[in-house]
Amino acid sequence: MNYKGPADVYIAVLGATGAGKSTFISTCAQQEDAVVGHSLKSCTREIVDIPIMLDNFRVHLIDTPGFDDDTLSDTEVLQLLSVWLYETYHENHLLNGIIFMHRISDTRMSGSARKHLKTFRKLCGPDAFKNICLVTSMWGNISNLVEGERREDELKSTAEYWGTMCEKGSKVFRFLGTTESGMEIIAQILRMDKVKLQVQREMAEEGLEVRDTAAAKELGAQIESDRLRQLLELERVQQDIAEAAQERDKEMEKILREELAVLQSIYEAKVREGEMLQDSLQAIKARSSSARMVIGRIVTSPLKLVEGLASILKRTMV
Ligand SMILES: Nc1nc2c(ncn2[C@@H]2O[C@H](COP(=O)(O)OP(=O)(O)OP(=O)(O)O)[C@@H](O)[C@H]2O)c(=O)[nH]1
Ligand SMILES: [Mg+2]
Repeated sequence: MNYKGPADVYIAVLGATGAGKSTFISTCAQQEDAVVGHSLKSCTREIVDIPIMLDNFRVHLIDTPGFDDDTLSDTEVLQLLSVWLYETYHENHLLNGIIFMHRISDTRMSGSARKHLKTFRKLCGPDAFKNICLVTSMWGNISNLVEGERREDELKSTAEYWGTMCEKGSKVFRFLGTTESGMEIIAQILRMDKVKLQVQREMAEEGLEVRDTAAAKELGAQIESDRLRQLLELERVQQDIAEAAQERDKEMEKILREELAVLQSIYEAKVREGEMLQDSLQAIKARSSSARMVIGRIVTSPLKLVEGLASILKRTMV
């Protein structure tokens, strides 16, 4: 018998914490129990595969922890992603598409959002830009549609934001919070050929350690510049403390010492993050499993036929 099973399609959903990655996936899968945060605290801690059946495709929606997470450092998030991508390369599960989510409700691109985008670009590499969907979320949270459109235009036309990626084939979409809106995006990815990301070439083909990949080097440079900035701040507060002591201003000295303690702990966290980035692949795997984080795939629900979507699929595939 010549039975051909459903084709597996892999779509990774990336972006900052709270960008709406898990919400996008649970909306597409029509499954309420996907891990969605209900506060400002970050929610997804591990890489999770949520498969859905669409026509003759088994679509794996891969949920990931976001950058800027308050429980996982950016180093840990990048290492989780890199190791997962390395392992799935060897399992022959290349991605068809990468969805990068961004809240349109954010009034401006923060410094950390710009840094994460830089790391994301290095993780994927220019050859994979054509497989990237840049997706804005939370349109319902802005009162003025024109303002949302202005922000979207700025993202597309600024090289440092999405401009370079768009020039090299990335597509921009709006996720409007409905299954149909999510499926329009997924249907575009079904048409894409599988792609090797830069980090996969570097690790699986060139034999590099995570720390030597372009994405990790980019993150390392960001951590180092943050560390130096913190050091300058520490020195400034130490100087202020000396002045307050000289002027016998006990109250001010107390306030400054408290500030110093906070700055010191931020500084030390940066140092630790920089050191952790140097870990070997083996050390990362050992740390991740001991922390009960999952590098791999968990099927959280039985395969589920999403009805009524085949028509969207056919419409977008013509
Ligand atoms: N109004 C509105 N709220 C949304 C939308 N998408 C997500 N949210 C809310 O934003 C919060 C964060 O959403 P998540 O889907 O957990 O975000 P995430 O990107 O998975 O976050 P992490 O797992 O921390 O990386 C939740 O309270 C969601 O209900 C959206 O399109 N509109
Ligand atoms: Mg999540």
